Amino acid sequence: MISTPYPSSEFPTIPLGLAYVAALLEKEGIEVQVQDFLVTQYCKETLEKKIAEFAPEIIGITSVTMNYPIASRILKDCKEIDRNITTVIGGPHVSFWAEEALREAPWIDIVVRGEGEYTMLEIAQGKGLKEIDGIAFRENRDIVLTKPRQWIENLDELPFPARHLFPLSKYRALFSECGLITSRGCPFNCIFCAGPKMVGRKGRFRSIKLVVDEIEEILNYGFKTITVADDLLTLNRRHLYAFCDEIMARKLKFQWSANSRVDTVTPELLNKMKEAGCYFICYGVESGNQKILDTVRKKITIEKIKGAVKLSNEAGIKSLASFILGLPGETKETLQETANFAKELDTYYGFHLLSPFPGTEVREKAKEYGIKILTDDWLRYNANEAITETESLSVKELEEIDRKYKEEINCYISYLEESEKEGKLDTIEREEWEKVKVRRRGEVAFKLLQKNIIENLAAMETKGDAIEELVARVSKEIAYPLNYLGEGIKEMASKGILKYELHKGNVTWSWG
Ligand code: B12
Ligand code: SF4
Repeated sequence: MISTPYPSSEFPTIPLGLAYVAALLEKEGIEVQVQDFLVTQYCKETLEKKIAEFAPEIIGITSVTMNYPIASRILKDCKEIDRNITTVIGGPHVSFWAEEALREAPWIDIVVRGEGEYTMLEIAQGKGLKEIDGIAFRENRDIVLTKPRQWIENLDELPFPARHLFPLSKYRALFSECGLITSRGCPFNCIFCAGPKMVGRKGRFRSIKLVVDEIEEILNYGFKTITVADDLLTLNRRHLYAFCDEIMARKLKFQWSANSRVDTVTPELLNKMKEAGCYFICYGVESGNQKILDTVRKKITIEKIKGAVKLSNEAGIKSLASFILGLPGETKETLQETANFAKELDTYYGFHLLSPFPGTEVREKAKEYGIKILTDDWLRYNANEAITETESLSVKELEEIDRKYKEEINCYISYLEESEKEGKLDTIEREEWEKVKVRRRGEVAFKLLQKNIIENLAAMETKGDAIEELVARVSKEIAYPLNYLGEGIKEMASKGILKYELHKGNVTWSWG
């Protein structure tokens, strides 16, 4: 199994989908290994070595849209190394781009559409491809799409994700949160989201006992913070109350965050979540303009948004209002409205730019929605670049507002930095400054990991301060301000994330 690289700005975490698929294969007695190119530099030689060592019959890879071209490229390399290997790709991009993927990439043998655990198991067990639901494959010159795979009714029958197959110390080095799901499904159908098509519109809930057993396993791996990756944790209050109660009954102390909708939270629920360790909620707020909210079928109101932010603040849970710019009906005026609204909300906010992913209604009915899609260069489908226009809003105008927003963030960070030096930070600013520092340390770790710098370091002669010497050495290889680099490396060394051994005056560094 291979995980595909993507940028640090997207908060790298252990790919949960791949870990779920791997877990079921292992449980059924199939030997599985993971080559994780998210936290290890990709190069064909590494792949070649791994293939020579493990001799896999099948290679499976995961991707979203923005790293699909990279995943496809890796599968091409796999085929070049050994053409007898069966190559399989899954995830939310190819689930809705199956035929096209097979037509454009002859090196891809099978596309898995939708939930992949049982589909991959049947592939690995050698079942006839035509008999396997939820795949697409080539037969002579035709492309065959089998019946859609039914959702897995009872999620409890799935083993816990096989996180042990991933390089855990590298994820800890990134100060990465660990993902976990308590349910799959979302009954809404916002036109820009592929979620419900991936996981169905009916909620399927895991038994709380198993979920919290899994949390204990994650904490034992050394993770301190968990992201509940459900599309909508607050969908079923009874389930969520039981989740919080079980965490408290077992006296587990850790922080967790979740995604939510502003119309699903109540003061009681938020207080309970806070008590159970929830420190952060991300609300999909999308726009400050009611008409746009209605057009994209978000089914929330401006009042509800304000209410949810207020309630979260009162419960002591930090929240992030997440907006999408460039939605159908967006004009210069609505952009300004959204920007003003975001600032008025007494909370953090973030802007993404519309990426019309395959499988979403906004892509399928782009014309009807007045959206012009300017490119199918998937690398640009990162929701941070302007790749669409509306009838009255150009790419330039979208880019401009995004640029202003990023400038504001940078200004604020500079302000925090200055105030810190002058000892003028108040409590909230101090917390925010700490977050900036954690993020920077994560970025340092990611740069080290993505270039295999620690792995490739030869033993270094030391004259006394091994850490300072490492900082000086690494600064030659990665472009990052020296003081942040130094802080990051020192922190990792002090926490044992980076460790060294001294032998006859030479220091050898490794990941802890
Ligand atoms: C939680 C989440 C995140 C979290 C992840 C946290 C964590 N620790 O796991 C964070 C915040 C980091 C995140 C980041 C991003 N996300 Co996100 N995220 C989700 C969400 C809500 C759940 C994903 C999840 O974990 N599902 C549970 C696992 C079990 O399912 P899965 O990953 O889909 O895997 C299953 C199948 O896809 C398949 N499968 C997957 N890979 C493979 C490989 C093989 C070989 C096989 C056989 C099968 C298979 O089988 C798996 C098991 O059933 C989904 C919405 C959704 N419901 O899909 C969006 C979603 C995946 N995210 C999306 C996007 C766009 C992003 C970002 C690009 C952010 C951005 N800039 O917009 C980044 C990209 C990061 C990346 N490369 O994955 C889009 C992807 C659409 C697309 N076509 O690209 C989705 C679908 C939401 C949407 N907007 O429509 N995300
Ligand atoms: S944006 Fe949220 S509420 Fe809307 S369909 Fe996607 S997961 Fe569901």
